[in-house]
This record gives sequence, C-alpha cells and structure tokens, in this order.
Amino acid sequence: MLVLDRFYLIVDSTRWLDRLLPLGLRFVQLRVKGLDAAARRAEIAASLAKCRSHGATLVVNDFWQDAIDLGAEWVHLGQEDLAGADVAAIRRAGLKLGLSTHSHEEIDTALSVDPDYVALGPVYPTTLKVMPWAPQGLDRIGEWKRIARRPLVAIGGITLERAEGVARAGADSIAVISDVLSHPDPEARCKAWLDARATWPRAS
Ligand code: 3NM
Repeated sequence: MLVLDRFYLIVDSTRWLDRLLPLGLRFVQLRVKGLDAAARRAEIAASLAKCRSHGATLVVNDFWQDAIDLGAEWVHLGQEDLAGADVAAIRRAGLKLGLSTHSHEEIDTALSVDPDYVALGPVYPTTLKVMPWAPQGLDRIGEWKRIARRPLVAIGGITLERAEGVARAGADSIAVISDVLSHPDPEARCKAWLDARATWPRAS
C-alpha cells in the first residue's frame, strides 16, 4: 500500500514553500485560487521545482491539466473538480490521484475511479471552507477507513493537540492549513507537527 507522509500541509503559494520546506516537509499540497492561468502555471511550476529540490512530494489541487502539462506526480480533486476532470488522462499521464469526500454518496463516487487516497472532512469545524456538512467526528474516520480500503487523509479543523486522536482513529495522514499557517510562529508549529508525527500510533 502506498504510504503517505502522516503530516500533509496545504499551502496557497510558493512563499510558504520557501519558508517551510527547509524544515523537512515531505508531502505538500498547492491550493491556489484566483490567479489567472499564466500566474497559476508559474506558481505550480515553481512549487514543483522547490519540492523536488527538497525531496518533497507536491500535490496539485484542482488544476489537473496543469499538473499533467507541468509533470506533477499527484493531483487532488474535490467532487466538483472530479465531475469535470478527465480521470483517464490523469492516469495515462501517470499521476496519482487524491479525492475529497464528505458523505457516503461522495465516497461511492470517489471509489468508482479508484483513487490513491481518499480525504474525509471536515473532521472538526473549520473556518477555512464553507461547507454544508457537519463535522464528521472521529468515529467516521474508522468507518471511512473500512469503506475506502486505501490510505485515508483526515482534514478540517485539526490542530496539533487533536492530531494524535485523529491518527489513533485511523487516519493515515492529516491535512492541515490554519493550525500551521495562521500560527504566530508557523516555522515552529510546522516543526512541532513534523516531530509529533513520528509518535502517533498507527491504527492500521
Ligand atoms: N477541505 P483547516 S476542510 C481545504 O472537508 C479543506 O474537504 C476540507 O483547513 C474538506 O486545517 C478544508 O484550517 C480546510 O481547517 C482545512
């Protein structure tokens, strides 16, 4: 089974990569919004180069055609992105695929394209994304792991203090934005996550 890094940071620009990759990040998602196509492609290309030079893996959110064109290894799609994506083209290009899920219907849809990981969210309330789904809670993680039978990423409102419980519940990897990027000292917080992940129990 594919092994994801247990700490999965999501950033919105290469500026974060310059600051945080030197700390030892291994698995990072670039989630850019609101750039025009040229600026977006430049941002993805620069992020890929930076991650490669640090031995980290970059997951490109949403823009699967750019990910293919620019030689990325991973793409992450939400359900709406998935509906408009050419999964066969993504596969032909050799990219690995992660998918967001929030409900039984969505995980059924996700599993129909055999993704390399499934993300479940929001585990806790999050302020970063407006969503109709109530927080899933920890019990859903175990349920999702049984249904998905592949690496499971937990996302949404997860703090470092909550992370061990999320890992114990069955998450293979924990995706995080604000607990690191909105922290008064993002470098120190990122380092604390990187150190902590080695101590989490593995439920699977
Ligand atoms: N997707 P934070 S929750 C981008 O449930 C995103 O699919 C979610 O940010 C989902 O760690 C979320 O600050 C926001 O809560 C994650």
